Amino acid sequence: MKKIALITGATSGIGRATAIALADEGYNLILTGRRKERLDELKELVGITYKADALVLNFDVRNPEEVAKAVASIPAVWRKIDVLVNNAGLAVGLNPIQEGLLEDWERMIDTNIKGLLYMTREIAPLMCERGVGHIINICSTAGKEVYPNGNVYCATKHAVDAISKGMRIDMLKYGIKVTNICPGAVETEFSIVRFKDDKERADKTYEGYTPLNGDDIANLIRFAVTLPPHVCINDLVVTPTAQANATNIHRK
Ligand code: NDP
Ligand code: 8X3
Repeated sequence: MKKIALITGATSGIGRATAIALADEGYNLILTGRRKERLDELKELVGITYKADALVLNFDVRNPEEVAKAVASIPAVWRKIDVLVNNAGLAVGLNPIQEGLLEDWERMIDTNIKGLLYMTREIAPLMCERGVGHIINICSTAGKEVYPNGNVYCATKHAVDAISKGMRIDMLKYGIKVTNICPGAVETEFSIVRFKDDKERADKTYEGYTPLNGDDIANLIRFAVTLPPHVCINDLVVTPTAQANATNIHRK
């Protein structure tokens, strides 16, 4: 029987690339996100290209009732979830703290921290019951360091870093693997969201060097989930070669 991976934020970027990589690896997929038409298109793609079955669950991770309802709707044969990729997340705005917008802060905190927790609270018990499971949390280099105007986004990713460590301790006795992945600059829709559809500003983020792409991160996830049962990557920081840390990018 095929293994099952549930991926949050599968409509775009890292999540979409991960869905394709895991379908290629022989997984069936539970694809989640808010843009249903993209999930349906991805389901069709992985079905045709990789013969992977996919279940589409369309909800907002910020809403605990929607999360619980979506997970409760998963049919019995799909509930043996081997891998949960907590990927849905975003940065909104890049303002100094004294000029920050509460609405932006709330979106980031509700999605990146609370959404990840709601998903984990629903899926982790299923894994503990079976004594099998691997949770991959998509953190960030912003979970390891703080950069100018990154304030609240960095705080949410520092929280993800801490939650990953806590999860690993709490579920140790159930044999659940927890892998925290911390990418630097990855070219996805991330900057378009951060800069609120200002495409010119978003494009500038990736100018003059080769950023990572979704497939780069998906391949690391694929590597992490295919290691033997006794091996767990705890924490993985990955940047473009041109990036030393959040503030040092060598641009030509
Ligand atoms: P994208 O914007 O391309 O993808 C973000 C995904 O998150 C989308 O599928 C989106 O789906 C989903 N999402 C956002 N909000 C919600 C919500 N409320 N409910 C459900 N799904 C939601 O960006 P990335 O692929 O780059 O981002 C993926 C993760 O990687 C994020 O956690 C981000 O913080 C992290 N990251 C990104 C880096 C980068 O440079 N790009 C670097 C380090 C970490 P939809 O809108 O359809 O709901
Ligand atoms: C995304 C990378 O440097 O914009 O998490 O925080 S960064």
